[in-house]
Amino acid sequence: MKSLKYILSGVIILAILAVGWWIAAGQSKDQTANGNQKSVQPTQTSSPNVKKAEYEMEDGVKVFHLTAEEVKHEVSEDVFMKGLGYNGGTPGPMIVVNEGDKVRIDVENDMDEPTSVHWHGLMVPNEMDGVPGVEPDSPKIDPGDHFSYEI
Ligand SMILES: [Cu+2]
Repeated sequence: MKSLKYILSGVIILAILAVGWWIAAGQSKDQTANGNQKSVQPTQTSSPNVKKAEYEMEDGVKVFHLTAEEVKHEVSEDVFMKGLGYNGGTPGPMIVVNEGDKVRIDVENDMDEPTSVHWHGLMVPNEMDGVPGVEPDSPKIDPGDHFSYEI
């Protein structure tokens, strides 16, 4: 049951990230006069109290790093609770990319339970999406292990 709690927490957190991603992708396109789509710079995407994830370019691929871990979350002024998050916070950082970008997200599991990432709302191959146990090809990231999601 504890594993289910962690997996569901991960799914919820990633759903928030995926929404930010989806919004950014939708804003990266514009219509030309003849109806064709052209790429434009995305509109500034932000969310209150959520940092944008940093990335590095490696051979034309945007590479992000996420560490799934226990975090101390301030739910109200001076009121803290333990939670699960990425890179020290919950929700994790917002991943912003443009449609057509090649993206790799290296996920490190620093928790005591297995985890995975479900890119809710994004059409990605099953072997690059969670939740393990629901989809046989979904990767499971054991404690201390990592997985690179390539999209
Ligand atoms: Cu989903």
